[in-house]
Amino acid sequence: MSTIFDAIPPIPFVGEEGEAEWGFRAWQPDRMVEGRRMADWLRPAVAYWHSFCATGADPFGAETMDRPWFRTADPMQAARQKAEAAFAFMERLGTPFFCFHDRDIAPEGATLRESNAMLDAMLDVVAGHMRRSGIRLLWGTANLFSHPRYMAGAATNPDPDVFAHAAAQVKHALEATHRLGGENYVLWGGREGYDTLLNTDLAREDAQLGRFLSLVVEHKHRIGFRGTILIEPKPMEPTKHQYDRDVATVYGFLARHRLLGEVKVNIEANHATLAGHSFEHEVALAAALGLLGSVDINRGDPQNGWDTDQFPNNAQDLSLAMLEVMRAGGLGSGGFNFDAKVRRQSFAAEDLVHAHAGGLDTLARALLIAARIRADGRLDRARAGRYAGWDAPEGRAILDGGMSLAALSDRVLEGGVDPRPRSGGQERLENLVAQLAR
Ligand code: XLS
Ligand code: NI
Ligand code: NI
Repeated sequence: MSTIFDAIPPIPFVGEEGEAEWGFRAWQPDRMVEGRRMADWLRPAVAYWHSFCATGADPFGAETMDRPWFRTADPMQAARQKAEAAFAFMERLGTPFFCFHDRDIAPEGATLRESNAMLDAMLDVVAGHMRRSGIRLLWGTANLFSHPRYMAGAATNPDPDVFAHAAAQVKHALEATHRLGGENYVLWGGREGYDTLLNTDLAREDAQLGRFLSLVVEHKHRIGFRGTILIEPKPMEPTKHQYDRDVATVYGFLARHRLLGEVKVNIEANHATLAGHSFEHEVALAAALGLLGSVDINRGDPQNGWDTDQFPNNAQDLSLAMLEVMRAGGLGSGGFNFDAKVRRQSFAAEDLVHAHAGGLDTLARALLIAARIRADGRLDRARAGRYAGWDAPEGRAILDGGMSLAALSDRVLEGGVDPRPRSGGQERLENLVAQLAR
């Protein structure tokens, strides 16, 4: 079989000064950064749904993407054709990982039994491509939001039969991910939220969602899946209010349902900004709370209040999140999944390559900037310096619980404690980052 990506030449490394438009500027998978391969820091993945399933249709117009498998009448034949093209694309690009939803790689049948059978048949096909290409699965997930049965949520649906259906679907998707050697399993709360409080019982839906996640964790252990279970926070869209709003909310949810230590987060850049946070805030908080799992890398549009899922292109911006990832020692079993789509007018096969190549270069540049910031040391020293008092005996005694409110009062009144304000130095540090980002 031939694919639309066959005509696309391999992408050489041309460097930042390279003249040729067709080439990587910064992405060099084998380049060592702090003793680790660039590719091992970043573990970039292609999102099957955006790149091979999205049609370009929007609420105002028809499909635009030039993908021959959309024109193949037999759905299983189309799925095989799509898989062939997807792996040809990823091999051309040199991305080591991919991510998928169950319904991305195989069609949905009339019954779950039928859907499962088609998924199983496609797993054989995909496993073959993975073996041949060496491309690995970063994570799998179940689509619990497209079918109308899930319009009022999956686990949080008022109808327990929908909960059961979702559970059955996730069981199969988790086993499929396990079978393909997936390194994580993601749960994005597609429609776990509400459109109006007028018909919604928050207490019940929270209990249902907690129960659901506990069942997933239980099954993971039962089948011996060693990957990490990840929740992907998002504050809104498609529902007016999504329950997994942001990292802090997910932390509270996990604590409430005794799932800390079992589940981490998959942080999406555009979801962070939708929640009113910076992306680096969400990454830093997840690291601080021991929840940092993986990243969906993309960008939103500062003028638009929705999930535009554009490819990342601002390395300086991204370097701040990358710095947090490096401080945390990397993402472990996680990676950077391009949860991003080309615009509707970018319908050509080549546009998909430009999008990903630019994304890889942006990730690579951000990594190099973050490494430069760490090697320079001034930012870390400034930060550590601000807290130096907490490392001194007086500070440590407070945190160790060795001092009561009364003892602290005595220390201030009798010991003549008289703290003076010190500059936070923000502008100096901002200048430093800008300088190192050049
Ligand atoms: C949608 C989400 C979705 C998840 C996977 O906003 O980002 O694509 O990453 O279900
Ligand atoms: Ni995502
Ligand atoms: Ni998203």
